[in-house]
Amino acid sequence: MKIAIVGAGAMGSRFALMLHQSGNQVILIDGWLENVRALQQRGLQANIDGQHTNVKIPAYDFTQLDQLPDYQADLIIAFTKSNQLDKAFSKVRPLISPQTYVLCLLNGIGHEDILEKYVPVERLILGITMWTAGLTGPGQVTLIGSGNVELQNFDAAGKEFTLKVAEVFSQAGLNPQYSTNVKYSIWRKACVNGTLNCLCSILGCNIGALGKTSQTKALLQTIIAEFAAVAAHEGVVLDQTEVYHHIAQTFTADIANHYPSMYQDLIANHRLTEIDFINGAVWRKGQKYGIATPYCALLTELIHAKEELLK
Ligand code: NAD
Ligand code: AOT
Repeated sequence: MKIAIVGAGAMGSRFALMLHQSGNQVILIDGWLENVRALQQRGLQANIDGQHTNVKIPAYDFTQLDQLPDYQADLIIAFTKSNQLDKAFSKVRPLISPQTYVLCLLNGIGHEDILEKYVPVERLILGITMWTAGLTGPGQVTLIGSGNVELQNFDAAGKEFTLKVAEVFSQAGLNPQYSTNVKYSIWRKACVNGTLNCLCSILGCNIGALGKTSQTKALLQTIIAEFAAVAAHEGVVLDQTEVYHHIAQTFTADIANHYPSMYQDLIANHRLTEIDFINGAVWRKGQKYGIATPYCALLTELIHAKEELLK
C-alpha cells in the first residue's frame, strides 16, 4: 500500500518503520526541518527494545511536496499532535486525491471536525492506538513494548478499504482490530490520556509512580465520571468501572516506566500540549451541554498555566 505519514515524530516514525519493514511504500512528511534533514541524511535511527536499527524512509518537509508531483497516497496516516493537525493538513492537501483515505490515530476528541475540511467523510477512518514511542532527537526514536490499534471507517462507505488497512497493519505486526464502535474506543482512550497525561505532567512522574499515590484512584474515578457524563450526551455510554481498571492496569504493566506524551511535550521539551483536545474538550462540551466538569476545567487551566511558565 502507498502510505504517507503526516507527522514524523515518535508515533509517525514507529508506524513508518513497521509498515516499511512489512513491504509497503511509505513516505514521511513533517514540518520540523531539523527532523526531516536528519531522516534524509542519516535515515531513521530506532532503538527497538534495546536493538538499534537504521532505515532509510523517504522524508519530505512541507516545502518539498512539489518533489512529489504525481504522488497519490492510498492512505495518509495523521500522526501530528492535535494542535498541529489543521495546519499540517492544509499543507498536504495537494497529496489528497479522490482515492485517498485518511486515518487519524491521534489522542483526543473531535479530530474528525478538522479532517472533514480536507477529506470527504466516506474516506475518513478513525481509531486509537495503545502503541507508545519516544522521540529522543531529530530522526531518533526509542520504541518499547507492544500495542494495538482499533480502527473503523467514519462512514459505512469506507468499510471495505478500512478492512484492507487492517490487513496491512496486521502484516506489519501492529495488532489491528476492526472496531464496530470506534467512538467508544476514542472516548475510552481519551479517559486514559485525560487522567495519566495531565496528572503525570503536573506531578512530574511516570505512570508507575502515579499509580502508587493514595490519591490516584479517587482522582481517576472523578475525572472518568466527568468524561462519561459528557460522552453520554454524545451517545457513548462508558463503562466507568471497566475504564478505571483499563487505566489502572498500566500502573504495573511494561508501560509503567513511560512518561506520557504530554509530559514529554511540556516538561521535557517545553512545547504546547494537546490538553484542549482532551480534558479541555470535555470542559468545553460540558459547558455546551450544561454539565459541570470542575476537575477537567482545573486540569486544563493548570496545564495551560504550566505552558505559559515554561514558554
Ligand atoms: P511527536 O511530538 O513526537 O510528533 C508530532 C509532531 O511534532 C511531529 O511533526 C514532530 O516532528 C514534531 N516535533 C516533535 N518534537 C519537536 C521539537 N522538539 N520541535 C519541533 N517539532 C517537534 O508526537 P507523538 O508522540 O508521535 O504523538 C502523535 C499523536 O499520537 C498525538 O496525538 C499523541 O497524543 C498520540 N499518541 C502518542 C503516544 C506516544 O507514546 N508518543 C502514544 C499514543 C498516542
Ligand atoms: C499511553 N500513552 O497515549 C498509551 O503518552 O499520550 C501518551 C499515551 C497507551 C497506554 C497508556 C498510555
